Formats: sequence, C-alpha cells, structure tokens
Amino acid sequence: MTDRLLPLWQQVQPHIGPQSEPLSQAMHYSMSAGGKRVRPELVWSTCQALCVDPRLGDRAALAVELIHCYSLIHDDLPAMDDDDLRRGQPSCHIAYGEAQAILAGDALNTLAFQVLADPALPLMPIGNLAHAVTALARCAGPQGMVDGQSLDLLAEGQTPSLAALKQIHGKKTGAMIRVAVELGAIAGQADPLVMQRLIAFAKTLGLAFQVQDDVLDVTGSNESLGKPSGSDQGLNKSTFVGLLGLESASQFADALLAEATDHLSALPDPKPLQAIVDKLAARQA
Ligand code: GRG
Repeated sequence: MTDRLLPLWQQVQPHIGPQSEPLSQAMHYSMSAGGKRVRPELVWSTCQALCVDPRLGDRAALAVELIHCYSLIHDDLPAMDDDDLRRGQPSCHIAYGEAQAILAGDALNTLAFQVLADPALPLMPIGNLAHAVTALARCAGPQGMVDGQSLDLLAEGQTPSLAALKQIHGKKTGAMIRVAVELGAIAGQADPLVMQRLIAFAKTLGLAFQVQDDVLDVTGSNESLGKPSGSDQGLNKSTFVGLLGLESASQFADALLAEATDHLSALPDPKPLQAIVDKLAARQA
C-alpha cells in the first residue's frame, strides 16, 4: 500500500526542521518507520465519505499521525512499557538515547498543533480551526489519551471490570481514533447529525481496534506485530483477552466491527470508511 502520509511529512519538514541533528533525525526516524497509518486514513476517508476533497484533511491527517508517533515513542520508554522494538525496528530511545527520544516525542506533540494552524505551511486550511484544535487537544491530552495511559499504568496487575477497561481504552486508544474521524468531519463541514453518527462510528471502531490489538498480542507473530508477541502479559497489563478469554474477546471485536458498519449507513458515501473496517476485520481473520 502506498504511504500517503510520508510525502506530506516530507513537504512540511523543511519548514519546521530543528537545528539540532539528533532531534531532527529522531523525529524523522519515528515518522518514517512505517505503521498502518490508520488514523490519517480515517481522516481522509471521512472527507471522502462526505464527498469533499480529501486534501482538506491533509493538516489533520499529519497532525494525528504526529501525535500517534509521539505517543509510541513515549510509550516505549523505560519508565513506561520499556519496549526495545517498535514496528520491527529499534525503538526511538534505543536508536537515539532516552533524552533525545523524550524530546522527539515532545517536538512531534507540539508540532501537531502547528501543522493544524500555521498558515505558512503549504497545506490547505482545515476550515473551523478553533474546533479542530480544541478537538485534538481534548482527545490527545489529559481528557483523552494521556489520561488513558495513566489509567492503564495504574491498572497494571489489577482486574478492572469490563466497564473500567472500556473506559481506559476508550481514552488511551479510542480518543485518537475518534479525533481522526472528528477532524475529517470538521474538514468536510459535516452537519451536526452526520457528525454525531461519525463519532458513534469512531467510538465503536476505536474499541474494536483495542480489543483486536489485545487478541493479536496473543495470536500474532513477532514479525506481524513488529515486537515480541505476548508483551501485554509480560507487563501484567489488564486486557480484554485477560478479562474475557481469547475466543470471547475475538467475538467481541467482530461484533464491534459489525456495529461500526451499522453507523455508516446514512453517510453520503460509506465505502471509504467501510474499506477501513474491512481491512481491520482482515487483520484478525
Ligand atoms: C505515552 C501519552 C502516551 C500515550 C501512549 C498509543 C499509546 C498511548 C500506547 C501504545 C500502546 C499500545 C500498543 C496500545 C494499543 C493500541 C495501539 C494504539 C496500538 C498502536 O497503534 P497502531 O497499531 O500502530 O496503529 P502503527 O505502528 O500501525 O502506527
């Protein structure tokens, strides 16, 4: 599959590149290391579902991947999950040292907001900028992903209820999936009813994504995961597989993907978002 995100990153990089080489390299290392690019694809596909030019979503697509890459760099640090491998390559802190990796994460995080807003960058404006910046900050920050990560760390070694686990992962993983769709909807000027449906779709998809991730952590190979399988268990993480068992967790993910599809029915063109649901379903099959 062609990576539509990398050319955007390369286009923007000369305008924002830091002077210090290791920082610049560490940022580029993480942004160009591959990955499925699910979040940017969700932005563009949401624009397409609303029958608007997907380039209107370019700023948002880059912004959500910048936040995602920062979160992975920080998640791999010794103080968090302490992972030496990410996407089949040495994690950022293994390649560039802990200090530069922390700074690279910080830089990608802040840059995401500049990418959304800076008129000097050669990208189409997103439209309602105040809405877009607020949505991204809410979902990425202490109301969203950062709190999810904190709750997840606190839950290590515990057995949270299904409701608590949904809440943790709704924030940790789900919030960035949700905001990818929300930003696509802002770029596409979705009316409030369509926005509501898209957000319901994104919430369901985000939960499916996390349940699947837990299943794949058990059933996937080291190559397909880009890291050793079973790492959640090694860290004493509370997972949907731990709570429901492998088979029920897998069925739960299937049911959530089917429910996500139901939310798409009233869109002008559901096919681009349906294609993402299908791609995720194929991951598990
Ligand atoms: C450090 C603030 C902070 C947050 C970290 C995203 C995250 C929160 C942690 C990642 C840990 C993890 C494995 C979460 C499960 C679901 C998930 C987000 C997987 C990684 O996303 P993918 O599969 O990764 O989209 P690629 O490599 O394809 O981009």
